[in-house]
Amino acid sequence: MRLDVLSIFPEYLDPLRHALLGRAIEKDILSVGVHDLRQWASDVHRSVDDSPYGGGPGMVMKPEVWGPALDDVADGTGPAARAEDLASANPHLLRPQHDDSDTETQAEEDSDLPLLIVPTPAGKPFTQADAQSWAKEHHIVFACGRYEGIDQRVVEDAAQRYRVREVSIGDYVLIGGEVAVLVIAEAIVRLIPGVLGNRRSHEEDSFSDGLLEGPSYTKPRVWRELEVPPVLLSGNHAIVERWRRDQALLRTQAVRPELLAGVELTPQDQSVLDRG
Ligand code: 6GU
Repeated sequence: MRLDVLSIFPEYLDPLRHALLGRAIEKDILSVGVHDLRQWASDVHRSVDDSPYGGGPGMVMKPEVWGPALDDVADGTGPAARAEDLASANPHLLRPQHDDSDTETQAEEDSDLPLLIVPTPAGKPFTQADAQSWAKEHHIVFACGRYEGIDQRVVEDAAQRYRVREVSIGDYVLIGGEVAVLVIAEAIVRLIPGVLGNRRSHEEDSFSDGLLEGPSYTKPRVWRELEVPPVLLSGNHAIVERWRRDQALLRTQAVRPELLAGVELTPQDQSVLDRG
């Protein structure tokens, strides 16, 4: 997968080089280009923003900067061709490894176009289902807005070269899209086959079955007088799985009851919830 990020604070994206994403870069599963938006600013002051039409506080990012920047990043031309890819923070000697799972088709849209993700608090909520779908993409471009956002015509026009998604990572306001990109990129990249060691570990994620995950325990069996639930030591796989399901149901009911509406509940699940 190829990721490109456009930002006026490219150093903010340095964490992409670390840990899990860094390992995906080393394994050649992922390549990342981070581009300073000011490379596309043409005036002497390299300005990227201007006051909003209609008045009001703050500044709006200029279409004459974003338009050429998105054109170049889509095509790998101009300053985007000269960018150095992010190297992993801890390069190891690992064999390249490729994955060619390409099955997704999008109605009404040309799926050969790269995906443009525009983080904004005014976007659609980003979900685990989005992460699962976007983990199959070949090229994702992130456009980080700052200030009061990007001139809306940029998003409209970009639809000629991209499949565009405006997304929010939650109901709160950040200063800019950079941190949201770190969040979204990590959620996507960990789902690419070969990135996580354990294949099963994301089938059991919170949200994958619509429920929050229940508690986990490791050794020692007793710690500060607190015991691990004995059922986990029983060795009975079916009983352990039933207990985990019960814990997931009860935790979801306690902290995110609205999620239960989207979960298929067996009569046994329902009786656990009624008793809980
Ligand atoms: Cl995706 N961007 C910004 N700037 N603020 C946010 C957000 C995104 N999601 C929640 N708040």
